[in-house]
Amino acid sequence: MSDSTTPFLGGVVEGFYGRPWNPGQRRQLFAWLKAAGLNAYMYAPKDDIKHRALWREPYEGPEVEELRALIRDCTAAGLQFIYALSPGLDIRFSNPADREALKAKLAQVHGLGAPHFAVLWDDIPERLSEEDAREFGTPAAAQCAATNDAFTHVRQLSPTARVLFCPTIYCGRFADHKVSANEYLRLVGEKLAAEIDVLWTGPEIISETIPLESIRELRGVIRRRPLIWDNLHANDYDMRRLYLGPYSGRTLELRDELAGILLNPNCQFEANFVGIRTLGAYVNARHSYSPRAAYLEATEAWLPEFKSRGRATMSLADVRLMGDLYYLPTEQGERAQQFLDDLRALVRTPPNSWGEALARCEQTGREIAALYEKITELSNRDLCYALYAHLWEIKETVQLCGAWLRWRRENPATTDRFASGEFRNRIWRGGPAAIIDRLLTIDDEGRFIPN
Ligand code: GDL
Repeated sequence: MSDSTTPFLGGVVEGFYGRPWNPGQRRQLFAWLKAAGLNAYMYAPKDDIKHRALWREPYEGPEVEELRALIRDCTAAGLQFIYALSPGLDIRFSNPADREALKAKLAQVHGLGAPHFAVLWDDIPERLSEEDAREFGTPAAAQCAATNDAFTHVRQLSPTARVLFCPTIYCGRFADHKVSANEYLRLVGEKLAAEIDVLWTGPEIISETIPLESIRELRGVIRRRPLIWDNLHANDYDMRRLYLGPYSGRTLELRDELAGILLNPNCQFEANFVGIRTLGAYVNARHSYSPRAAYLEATEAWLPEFKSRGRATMSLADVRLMGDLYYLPTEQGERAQQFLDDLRALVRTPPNSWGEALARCEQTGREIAALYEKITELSNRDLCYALYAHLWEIKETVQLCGAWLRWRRENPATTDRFASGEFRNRIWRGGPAAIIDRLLTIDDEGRFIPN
């Protein structure tokens, strides 16, 4: 899976937009990583203001102690700590002061104990300034020069340091799915020091699958095994989503083509147990890996976190129903899929042909309403709050379906439309974003329809 000098990195990148995790959550993360047989944590929260927007500024005061303690605890847990910096929003490559600032920042964090580093060039302006263009020609050349420079500096401080690089073209889509023909990636392959790892999210930013061939092709261009920055469980791009499903859509053969996998998961830290545990199962699998089997195992291991302070207690079936409802970006869990299939049939056919689907839907609806109640009574309040908004939304939506079904059953011949005081016009699914959603709805094939 890896050569002898550079171990396969498996773990988590805290690399999402929004509120970074807190020290307590990160400590819990280290325990989960360890228990899952994983070995790495990359610190890259987009909105740690000193990671990206104010990347030049050194950490100060309490920040210093917090970061030092974090690195210490991560390392003490036997995990590789990687500190990442994102200077790309406004760096001037041709300005010696900026090149110094980059090295000085990494040196500061090295001084706090960080053994490994990353320089990230994702989600930044595509063009160079005029002076930079004059000096370097292309963004790839400028980024490689700055990163190589940082690499040399870091290796002087610590000969065993590993350095990672996130390209601006970090997925197949950004190369118009023509990776072999991409000039930026070719230059990275040519100019970036051979010891530096290159991050990649797969064919897409959020890749449902990562085909082996796509990685073989990339490997040829960047001249090294890529390290996957995996956004499968990331939910920062849509606050209504949450991913409790298993690591999936990557064959075991793929591992041999990679330098590692770092999962960038849900913003809600507590919601990441299954994603992390199943990534561990995948990374450590010997002969086979089944996402669903890994999911069943992980939900069982997660169950003890769901102790209740109240009378209503979560069962394993409850945890799995919840996980099935918030599974993966384009895949529903078994029970959610059944529920949606049934509901679709009920909505599209007259009440006299509803048959068993109605009873099944009503039963699942009751279980979903109960799920919400049970979550509110959890002893682990952080877990409760991480899940809260999502379970609230689904139980309300299911309640709306129930009201509609009752109305439809009682009015089988009507051509009227259902309206409800409870789900009121302009309040239920109101606000600019929801109104725009209705103006421009998306169909099952992903095409937008103006309304
Ligand atoms: C991205 C960002 C990441 C974000 C993710 C999901 C990379 C390399 N960068 O493009 O910070 O969390 O999408 O929205 O993935």
